[in-house]
Amino acid sequence: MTTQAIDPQYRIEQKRRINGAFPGPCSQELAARRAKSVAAGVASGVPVYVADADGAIVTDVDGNSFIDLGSGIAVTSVGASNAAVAAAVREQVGHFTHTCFMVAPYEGYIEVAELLAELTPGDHEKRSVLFNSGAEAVENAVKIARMATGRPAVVAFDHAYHGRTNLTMALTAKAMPYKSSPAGTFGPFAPEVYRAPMSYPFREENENINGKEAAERAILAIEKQIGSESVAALLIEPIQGEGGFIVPADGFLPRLAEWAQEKGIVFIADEVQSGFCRTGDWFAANHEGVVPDLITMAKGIAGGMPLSAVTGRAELMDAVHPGGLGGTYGGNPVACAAAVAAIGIMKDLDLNARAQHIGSVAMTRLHAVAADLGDKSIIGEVRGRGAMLAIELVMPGGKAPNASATKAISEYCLKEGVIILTCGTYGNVVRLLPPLVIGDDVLEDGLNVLEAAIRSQC
Ligand code: PLZ
Repeated sequence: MTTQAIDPQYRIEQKRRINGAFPGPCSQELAARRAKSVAAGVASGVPVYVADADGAIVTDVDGNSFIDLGSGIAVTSVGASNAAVAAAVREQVGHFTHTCFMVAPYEGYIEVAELLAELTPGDHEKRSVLFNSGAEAVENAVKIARMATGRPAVVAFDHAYHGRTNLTMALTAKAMPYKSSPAGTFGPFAPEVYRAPMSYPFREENENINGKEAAERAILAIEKQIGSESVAALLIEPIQGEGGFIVPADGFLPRLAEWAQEKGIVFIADEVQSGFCRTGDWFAANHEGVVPDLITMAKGIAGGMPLSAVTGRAELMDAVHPGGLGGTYGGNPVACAAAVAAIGIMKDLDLNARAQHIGSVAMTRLHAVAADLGDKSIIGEVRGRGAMLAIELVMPGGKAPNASATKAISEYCLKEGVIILTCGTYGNVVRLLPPLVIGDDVLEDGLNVLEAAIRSQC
């Protein structure tokens, strides 16, 4: 296993550094301009403005350097300015930036589709279609499933997150901030969306329920409330992202997939957040040998360029008539060039192994902190796979969600020069999604700060 920085060619020194006032004067000036020009509805987690980013470091306009443990929400797995991705993008923009694949097609789109057929679970015949965002991929997977089955209903799960468009808001479980606020709603929402109970081991009422039993509970709810003959698709994140990095109990996903197959229901794995080496495998579904009928991907796929995809069984994908799928920018040639380069890096540097290594280093550390804190620990659970890791924070001695400690920990980390993200239905989960090219020393340093932040709340 490689140690230290795995790419010695970083442009930016891989070290955190906070200089004086924070946020600095240049960030404050930009914040003032922003307040007068940018809609209030789009909020930022960090009060500083980015000047540059490379490897595991983000620098701001006042010369501060932060260790990035969020990757822009699981996107910059190969780094935010990976040299090979940047070169591929430069090469492509020097030729053509856009023709629209629906007007005049090009090779890059086909190359990406070939790579997706190779890398996604299962060795059946596959087809792919490309889009711009995760939400768009999910919307289109549902369109394909409905067209292929002739059925209307879609089942999503408790704690699910699938996006912010009208259909994907309906599929998303959490109201605030995605669907409504105390002041109003973004609804009405798309019809024929139903919700089934998730397997959430840490918060099960019956602590002994196993994955298969949790799947039977969901199946019963679906059969009783909808009827399997009306269901086009079962849509699930194999590891839930925004909902709290929830890893379902072993056996949950395989039983759901098996039942879906029996009933002619399309099993869609939303791997927008968990895909592309993040969990230590190309896709999180692989950890339990589940082969989805359709898989949605985005985020890590193209080294930061906007690209998303639906890949699936040829007979389902090709059930849609020519002209039924598309969009002006879907599979943009620059984004495709970036994806081919980013996937090449993932293979060359074996970022699956790297994600496993990051996971074992961080897990070992966080379990040791929890054990050391004993009774006063606010660490309810450390969970995740590979470099998709989370700490669920609770009130000491119980399981009551501790959202205030979660917020305090992320603020503490930021002031010390470490960017971490939070998530969870109850806002009480710290999640770690470092770039997979983070060096061991930088990871250790980031974890030192996180450990100090947790201890400051105990
Ligand atoms: N499916 C599983 O994680 C995006 C959203 C952040 P888009 N997650 C980050 C926010 O608050 O908007 C996501 C996801 C899963 C779908 C999506 C949607 O992907 O590219 O943001 O549309």
